[in-house]
Amino acid sequence: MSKENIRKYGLDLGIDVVGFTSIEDYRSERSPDPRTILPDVKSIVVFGHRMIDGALDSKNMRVAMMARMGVMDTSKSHLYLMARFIEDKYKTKTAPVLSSYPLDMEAPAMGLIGDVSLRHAAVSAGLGAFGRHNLVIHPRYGSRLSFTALLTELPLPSDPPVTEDLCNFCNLCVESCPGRALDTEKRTEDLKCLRVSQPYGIGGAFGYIRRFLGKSPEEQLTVLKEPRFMSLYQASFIGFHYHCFNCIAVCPIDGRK
Ligand code: B12
Ligand code: SF4
Ligand code: SF4
Repeated sequence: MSKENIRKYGLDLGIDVVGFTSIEDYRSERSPDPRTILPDVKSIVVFGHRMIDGALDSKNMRVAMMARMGVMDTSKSHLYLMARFIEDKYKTKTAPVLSSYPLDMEAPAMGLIGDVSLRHAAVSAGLGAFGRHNLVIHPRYGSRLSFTALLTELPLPSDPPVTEDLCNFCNLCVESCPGRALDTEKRTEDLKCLRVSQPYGIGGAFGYIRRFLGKSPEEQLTVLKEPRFMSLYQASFIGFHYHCFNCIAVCPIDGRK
């Protein structure tokens, strides 16, 4: 059976969890129609890689980010190998979705709506359920999974959904969010999260450039020597450089313990 062959190939590569959703079961109101990506799409295979516990729990956000980069690089290689395996074995086409890309940076999406919603795909593929923090909680790995996916033309049925509430509504995620981005149920306030979690993201870069532009050449030299410029420079090659993982780190749900 193709589902089990695909799952086995993925697990043998080292992917932690593999789930399947038929395209009819994938529902994400705000995301684009997946047929605009792969016209004959019939299913989505969703992959989860666990994050590194020591890094996630570290107070050093550079270490936490380093572990995220490891997950992103590993899941990217695995996604390429999975795509090649499925295309060769089943003589079909696939379209890969990385952890934070494809992501339209222009209006109206403005970098806040992925071309495929990996959380909604993961839920439809039986890999977990939404928690109070608006992240997907997996029965074994809790909130500590990073997702990627492959759209495929194979008519694969969905895996059974997780029906129980995995979140215990302890509110720790809400209380420990430094941006107060989770105060409203079922909604992450994007800009409040971004301000704290990506201080050297696009908002930080805008502010810095605006301050720089109004200055004399001598003052510009002083602005260039600010430590903030060095962090912006570093973030420019790291990509989305996160400085907050609290909502994942504090969540007590962990089926491994
Ligand atoms: C853009 C984006 C962001 C933006 C906007 C987030 C947002 N509002 O969706 C910002 C920068 C703020 C962000 C922050 C974070 N992100 Co982000 N992000 C994405 C990205 C690229 C696209 C998300 C998207 O399309 N959203 C728009 C639409 C689809 O969302 P929506 O329909 O409006 O749904 C929202 C609510 O309605 C609610 N919701 C929807 N249905 C339901 C149902 C129930 C029952 C409930 C309770 C809630 C709920 O959840 C959403 C939150 O606003 C995805 C990767 C991807 N391609 O999916 C990663 C992704 C969602 N991010 C992720 C993570 C881990 C984070 C951060 C922890 C940052 C970090 N340090 O890593 C924070 C957590 C914020 C939080 N608690 O919600 C993970 C989540 C993994 C997981 N286990 O769930 C993803 C899947 C990346 C990945 N590859 O694993 N992110
Ligand atoms: S990543 Fe940080 S700022 Fe963003 S929602 Fe989670 S706890 Fe709040
Ligand atoms: S920290 Fe508590 S309230 Fe938040 S998602 Fe986890 S179990 Fe649910």
